[in-house]
Amino acid sequence: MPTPMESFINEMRDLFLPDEVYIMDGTKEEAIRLAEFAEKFTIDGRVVLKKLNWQKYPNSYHHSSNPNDVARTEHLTFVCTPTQEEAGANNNWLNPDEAKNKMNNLFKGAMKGRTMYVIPFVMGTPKSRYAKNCVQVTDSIYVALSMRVMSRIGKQAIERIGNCSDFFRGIHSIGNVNPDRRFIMHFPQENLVMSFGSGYGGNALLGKKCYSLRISSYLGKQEGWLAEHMIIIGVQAPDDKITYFLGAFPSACGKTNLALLEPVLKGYKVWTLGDDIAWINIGDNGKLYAINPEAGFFGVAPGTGMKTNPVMMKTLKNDKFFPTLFTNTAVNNSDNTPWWEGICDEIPSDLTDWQGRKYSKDLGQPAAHPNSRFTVSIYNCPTLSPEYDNPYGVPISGIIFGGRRKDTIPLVYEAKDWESGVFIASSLGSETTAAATGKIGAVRRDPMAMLPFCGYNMGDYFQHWLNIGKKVKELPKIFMVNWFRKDEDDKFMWPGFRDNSRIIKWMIDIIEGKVDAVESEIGLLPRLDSLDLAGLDIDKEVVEKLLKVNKDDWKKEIEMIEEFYATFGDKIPKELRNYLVELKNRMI
Ligand code: GTP
Ligand code: SPV
Ligand code: MN
Repeated sequence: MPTPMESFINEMRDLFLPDEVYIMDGTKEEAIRLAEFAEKFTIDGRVVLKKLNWQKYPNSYHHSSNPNDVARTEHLTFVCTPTQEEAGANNNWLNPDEAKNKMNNLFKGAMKGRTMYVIPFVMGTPKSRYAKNCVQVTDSIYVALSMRVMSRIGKQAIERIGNCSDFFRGIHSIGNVNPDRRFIMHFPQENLVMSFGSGYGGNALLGKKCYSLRISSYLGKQEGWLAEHMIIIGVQAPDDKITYFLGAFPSACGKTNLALLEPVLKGYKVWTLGDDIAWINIGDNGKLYAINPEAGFFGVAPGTGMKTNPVMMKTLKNDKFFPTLFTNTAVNNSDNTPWWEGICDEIPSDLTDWQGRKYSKDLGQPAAHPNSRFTVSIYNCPTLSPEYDNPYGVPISGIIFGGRRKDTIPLVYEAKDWESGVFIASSLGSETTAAATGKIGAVRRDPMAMLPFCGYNMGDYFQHWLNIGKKVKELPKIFMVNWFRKDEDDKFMWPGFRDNSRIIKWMIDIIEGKVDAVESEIGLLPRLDSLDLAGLDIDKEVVEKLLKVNKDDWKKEIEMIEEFYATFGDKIPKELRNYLVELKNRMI
């Protein structure tokens, strides 16, 4: 009798008709072999990997994707639940049978002439009771190698799966990278994702957004936990005490930067546990504990440099783990290193842009794609927390939400209690970025930074958050931040990046009851003298402006929240609707 995993592989072989089936063992030798093969192998007319300078960036390769395949495609992403109501207004919906028919037609024979890579993997450290078993098939070596970085693949997963039939099934083929034949279909009730026509991260590395957020948020609702688009950090203060935070920011709004922060403040240190996804459980003592299900970073390259994020630059130059991938960055031909806007001040003279053209400033286009990314192991990170592999996770004292907003939202404020914190998170807004295809810079509501990633009706999701709050003893404090407020000249008023540690310090002081805050219409604001701004060249008036609650702006904000809530009809919990009415009254 074949095991359930073997049956799944056989079924996939019969569907895709690959020339060969290869089951990954997860070893470094295997990865080196695959990378060497990918240097000679072309797909979609492009060599899959090009070796970069290993003296400067050990184990590194460059990958260029088809220019039509550089970001998540939310309009082609579906949640296929038995009823449309279960998926909610936050998701595109298709009937599960119809969706499967569509996908099976695309999948049929799609791997003829190719190898089908089978990737058994575990999300979370294998010894954790919170970890989950998964298997993905793919015909992309780039995807297979990326999965090695982003999760724990191979033998340890095969052993953990054993004879069980309870594992996530991820079915992926890059097809012929045709945007008209590209779909990412989720079946939460069946622990299944089908993806065709894209090799891009969030569309193709199915352990990431597809499983660890969309499918897992649904599992969390059933099982009483939360799967969130959040970083996890431990912040060590001069007294050596470590306070653990979660942080939710929409795509390309600063999670990776905050997760690897090198504080400007003396005596403070950030320990990294995760930069994108957190699974949050109620521990035996009734407190919230978080683990990072992933094992690597898939981070935005532009803007990452020694000044903004020195820890990430060191991570990318570390030789611990094989491989490190750079996708759609430019290449500096003088020394064969990856290059992007913001890595340094000078533009190299001999630069190839992300589409393989000779770069010239006169073209008026950036050399690296704005959503170009690196894929690198978390074990390369010099600030990796010793608690990262703790199967139980770390106890959470604070949750930070933030968006990219040029106005309205103050630099930082604290929610009065869990319920108002859930309201603040549910009304989170952000200007759109290059991480998803579509218009850039428009404000959209992105509750908990989960709008594109919640695998069920967002109204039910808000209720789930409120319910968790009722079950937890010693709730974390909830904060809202905005690093991106701008002045009349369209300049950022706050220096951001390493100076954000000043705001984290204030949060720790609040958590420990060392300072008190000022009540405002929207929550608790810092007193000017309780922010540590020593050594920062910023005017008091600018800080006052950064913290200002402007009633006219907020009236507009409230209208937008009302419009957004209306799209969920009576699914919005009454606590949140009432809070919105109270907030509106406070703005008169
Ligand atoms: P995803 O991987 O898409 O989920 O993104 P992310 O939230 O991890 O975003 P990331 O940290 O990669 O930052 C995205 C962009 O925001 C980069 O271009 C950064 O340079 C910029 N950024 C990050 N932090 C700050 C900040 O404090 N201030 C300003 N002005 N920009 C920032
Ligand atoms: C994001 O868009 O939030 C990312 C990149 O972290 S992706 O893996 O494509 O979702
Ligand atoms: Mn993300």
